[in-house]
Amino acid sequence: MLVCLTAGRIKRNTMILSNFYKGELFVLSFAILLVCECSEVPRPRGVSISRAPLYAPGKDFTCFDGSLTIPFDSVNDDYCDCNDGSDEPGTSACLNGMFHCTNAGHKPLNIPSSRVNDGICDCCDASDEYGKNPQKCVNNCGEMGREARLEALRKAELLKAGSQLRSEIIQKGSVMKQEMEEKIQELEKNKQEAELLKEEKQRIKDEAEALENEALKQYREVEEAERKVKEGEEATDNAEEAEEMFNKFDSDKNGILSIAEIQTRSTFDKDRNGEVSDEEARFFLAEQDEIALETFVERAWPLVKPYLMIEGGIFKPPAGQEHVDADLQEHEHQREERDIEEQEDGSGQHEGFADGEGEEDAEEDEVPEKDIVDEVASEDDHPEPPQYDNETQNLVNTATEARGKFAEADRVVRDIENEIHKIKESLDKDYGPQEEFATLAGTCLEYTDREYLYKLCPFDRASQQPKNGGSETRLGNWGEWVGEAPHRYSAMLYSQGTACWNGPNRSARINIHCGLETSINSVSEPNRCEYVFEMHTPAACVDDTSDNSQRSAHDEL
Ligand code: MAN
Repeated sequence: MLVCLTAGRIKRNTMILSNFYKGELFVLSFAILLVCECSEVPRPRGVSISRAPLYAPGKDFTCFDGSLTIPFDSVNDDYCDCNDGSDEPGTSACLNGMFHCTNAGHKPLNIPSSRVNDGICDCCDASDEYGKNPQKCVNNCGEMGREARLEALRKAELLKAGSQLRSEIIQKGSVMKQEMEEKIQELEKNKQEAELLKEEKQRIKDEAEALENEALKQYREVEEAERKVKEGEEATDNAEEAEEMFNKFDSDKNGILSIAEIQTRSTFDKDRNGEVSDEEARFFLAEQDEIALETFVERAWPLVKPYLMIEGGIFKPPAGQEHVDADLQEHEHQREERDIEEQEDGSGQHEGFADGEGEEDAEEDEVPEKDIVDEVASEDDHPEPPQYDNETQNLVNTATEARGKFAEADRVVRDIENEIHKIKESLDKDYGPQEEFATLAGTCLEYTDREYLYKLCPFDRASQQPKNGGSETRLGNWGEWVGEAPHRYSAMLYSQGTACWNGPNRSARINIHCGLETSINSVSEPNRCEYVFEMHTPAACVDDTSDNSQRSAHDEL
């Protein structure tokens, strides 16, 4: 043991001396310094028992990769000869070497040999730090081993109890799945019956509607005829109104409406700047310089009428002119403003009417405005429902009832289809190799920290809600299993949550551990909008011997 602890230091001295006494020192360094009696099998420092035969004292050493054979005294001489670092297992001379700690009493460990004598205690038996400051590291393998064994015992007990629960939930999961499959079969049967009923209701509805149509035919013909008459009357009224206006605007009564005549009417001052420009006048003459009555009725009246209606206080475009010129809206807006001004100054006069001409305008406008208001008010927006004879009414009622019953039958079919779809979707999810996570579907778990209430509904979604009120934020929707191989079922990913401000969509990773109860034990946000849930559940209590959780962090590297 003494040899072992001091070997490194003496070996360095040996290297210096060896420059002077190479020949004699060879035997000494071979016998004392390079071979460490750290356990019952003599082997160079940093070599595991299983590899000891590869380092045979007295024989030349061949690098593991076969690239070089060197005298045995070059092993652990603090000079890297082999490309694979195999000649320096006990020094940090090779960057890629491996140092083996025996760690008697605990678990053996391999560390990169670059960590030898780096001032950090990697091996619990302190064998990696034999250099300048060996007392810094103490052999605490006994204590660590005891703790590890206790921990292993605790884990084994937890696993035992957890595995029992796991078997029960596997059982429940498979019953659940079976029930779901049975439910699908039952629903498929119901669906067939519902479809038959729907077909029947469809047939009854079609028949009732055929009779209804037949009976309503004569009413429709009458209605159509009435509608045509009404349209004709409206067209005549419209033409008459247009002619009346034409005559009013045609102040020289020559049967032609000119730009000058239009310009005398402030109604046509589209931009309300106090005068009707040539351009504005031409607009109301359908882009002509002058027009006769016929053209006015056909082309100009649809443009003129809305402005008169606005002046009248009610806008409703004439039939066939649903498109409202943007100017009209502006015009209306200005009219409203003007009304307000008038109310404020109490004059009730239009701006610019003081010269008398405006007064005339106002007076003249009164007539058509009133007509328009009357016309608009008299329009029948809610016509009375038609009155049918008893027989027809009965047929209409029967058809209406048949339509209702068909709609109901159709809804029943669609509801069943939706239910089937939902169950199938649920059945298609991956609940683990033995369906051990199936019982978690349809449940929700909660965890509260200082700020938020977190919710995880396995196989559905994860969310977050501020404790002091505020809406729920989706952290993600069920995505996939993402545990590292071979423990794929040790972590879940919920992705495509609510977008993070100036960042990615939120997502949540759920690390799953064995526990006797299913619960969330912590939630953190290691990166903005990326959440990590630690969840315990008996479903994860699987006795997996390949799980080497005792490995040190260094070793993982
Ligand atoms: C909310 C929460 C936090 C998150 C920020 C990001 O406050 O969802 O978890 O970090 O938004 O802006």
